[in-house]
Amino acid sequence: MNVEKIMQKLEQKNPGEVEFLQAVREVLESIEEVVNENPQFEAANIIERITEPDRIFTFKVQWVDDKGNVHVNRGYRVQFNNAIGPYKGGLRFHPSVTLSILKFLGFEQIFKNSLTTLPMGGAKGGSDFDPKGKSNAEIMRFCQAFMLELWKHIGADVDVPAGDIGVGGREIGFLYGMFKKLAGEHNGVLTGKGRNWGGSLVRPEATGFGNVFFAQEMLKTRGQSFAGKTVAISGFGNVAWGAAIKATQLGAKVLTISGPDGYIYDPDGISGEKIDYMLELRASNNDVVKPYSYEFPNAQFHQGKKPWEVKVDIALPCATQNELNGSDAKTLVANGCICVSEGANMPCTPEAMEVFLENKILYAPGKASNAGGVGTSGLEQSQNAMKLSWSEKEVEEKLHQIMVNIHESCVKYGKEEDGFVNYVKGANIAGFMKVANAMLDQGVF
Ligand code: NDP
Ligand code: 2IT
Repeated sequence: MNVEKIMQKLEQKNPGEVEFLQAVREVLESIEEVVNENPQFEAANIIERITEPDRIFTFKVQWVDDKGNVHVNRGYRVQFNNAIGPYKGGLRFHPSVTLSILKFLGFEQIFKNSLTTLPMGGAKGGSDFDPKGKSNAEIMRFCQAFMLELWKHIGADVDVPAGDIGVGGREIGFLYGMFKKLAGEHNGVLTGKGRNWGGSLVRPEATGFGNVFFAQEMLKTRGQSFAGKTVAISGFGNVAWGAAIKATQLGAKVLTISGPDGYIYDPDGISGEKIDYMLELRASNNDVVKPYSYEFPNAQFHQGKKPWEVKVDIALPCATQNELNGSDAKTLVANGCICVSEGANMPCTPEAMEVFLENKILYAPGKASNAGGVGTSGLEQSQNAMKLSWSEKEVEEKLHQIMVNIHESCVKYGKEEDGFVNYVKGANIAGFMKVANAMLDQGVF
């Protein structure tokens, strides 16, 4: 297998899809060796097949705002690969959404879902709708209009969407209500549902909790733990919130959160009521973290800056793709950071990743470290199928075990001769092998 040749072909086939091509290159570079050792993959043309989505739906979403103005957005669902289970992956509502972004996310999701050990294929969807400044009623009408098209393509055993940026419990509620109305069915077609109507306990916290559990496993390999460590978190959404809770519970001090407007540095630590306040900030739909510094005056707001300039032991990027670049990575390493665990999808640029690997710090790619979110979605599907619900303790234990297992898989495939674990390589190979073998088993159709 020749990565450059394959990439050239993919660039021609997917022109301008920068994020998608970035995600594919990372995977191909990691799996080159195992593909060369397993000629059956090339014989079945697995690489070309796994980099082409099974199908992509795009649709018009028309909705009316509170003043009576009519708006048009574009909706998408990318069903990428269902070799190991029904399509599964989140929905993102953000003005930056393009097909390239959803294809990168859907592609990542194939390997992430494979790593969870649960039977889930890879998919992603969303819209360029901007939730910023929208009223509750507008969000509801948009979600209903979106589902009016999407419902034809999804189902509990077909494709199971969930949340992502801009889609949390409220949006899943509106989407589910409309699905139920249209399909006349009450089932596990979406995950991240409310706890009184089929949702799993711990799903809201799961991505952030899982990320911290994964980092905890990485730290253990060097005889370290979260106790007494300082942590920089980016973002102030669902994932950042869960990560802040768990890191604090394990005895660390969370010093930062961030939004598109800048970052907050809180020398006293972001814990307790301050974490609850993050939820209020996010629910305001205002896209800013600055108000935190009015609410808690010891905290400083750094306009237009990123949290990676703060001296910390552990960094948890939990906002969005490519938010941590090579120069941020160098600053973190120079400041003594020992562990970077991705809560977001692909938040570190390839240059940043290179810096972490060269310096041999503990570094986990999102498809391993943020898999606790979709892992717990898988647990929600299991509970829905059995028509029962597990206690908080049971779900958290299962989530913890999933993250421990993913860590083991990464070590299995990523441990180098000198003992250093390349988690990027480990995650990509472990995720790929299972899906590729399933594709071989099932033949060409
Ligand atoms: P939310 O919408 O809850 O939060 C996203 C956060 O990132 C918001 O605070 C958002 O602000 C902020 N943000 C967006 N762009 C920037 C930027 N350029 N700089 C700083 N902050 C920014 O989404 P989630 O927490 O659910 O998602 C965060 C990341 O985690 C995404 O990469 C997502 O794909 C990933 N993820 C999510 C999972 C889940 O279960 N929800 C599971 C696994 C991964 P704003 O939107 O106001 O711009
Ligand atoms: O990126 C992700 O893994 C998610 N947004 C969660 C997907 C899911 O189906 O729970």
